[in-house]
Amino acid sequence: MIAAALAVLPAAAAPVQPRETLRAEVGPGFTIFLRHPDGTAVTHLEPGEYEVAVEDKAIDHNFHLLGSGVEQSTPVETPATVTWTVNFADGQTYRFQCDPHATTMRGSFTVGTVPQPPPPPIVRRLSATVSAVAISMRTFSGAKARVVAAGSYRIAVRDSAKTQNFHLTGPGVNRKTAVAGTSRATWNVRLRAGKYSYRSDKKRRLSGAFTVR
Ligand SMILES: [Cu+2]
Repeated sequence: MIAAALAVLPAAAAPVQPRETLRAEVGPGFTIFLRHPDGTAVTHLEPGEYEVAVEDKAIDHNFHLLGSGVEQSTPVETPATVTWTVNFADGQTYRFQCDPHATTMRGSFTVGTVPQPPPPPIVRRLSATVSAVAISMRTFSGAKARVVAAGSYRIAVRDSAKTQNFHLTGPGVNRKTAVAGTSRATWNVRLRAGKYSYRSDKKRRLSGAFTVR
């Protein structure tokens, strides 16, 4: 009989239980905390509904909790004891602070899976030089470039020859300085696997090559 009565209860009638009751505390000194019930600081939470039991013990501070879908705060001028029910969403970062002292009394925590920004691309360096009698492509350490890794490069080009130029060709790259006059330039290029060669367009003997892989 009891089993039959339970069976007809719709699942939706089950109350949502908060995952946890977090403890927020500010004051009376210049301190602000958001802690788990065991006393450890909240740095990361699973997404979902939480209760936040707030003890604002100060007449010159407040506890302000903010982030995606959450905006709660206690008053600055009076102490307060309140409990908020909040929903922390996946992939978000939430902050808490005392508004009058937001640069020093603050904290934050992440919820669920927070996307990490992609690492900045590595830009390697090469230096290209041409004079009236020599041409070279060197690595950052000063060694002649023979085999380098594929990727983004910043090439410092120094053309100190009045009647020669530096001309780099290879997969996806065709850059050159002017034959007439000297110049300095920075080329940002993407070197792909393959063979690259450089030369002066005015003197066949001034040439070199390197491999990218
Ligand atoms: Cu404060």
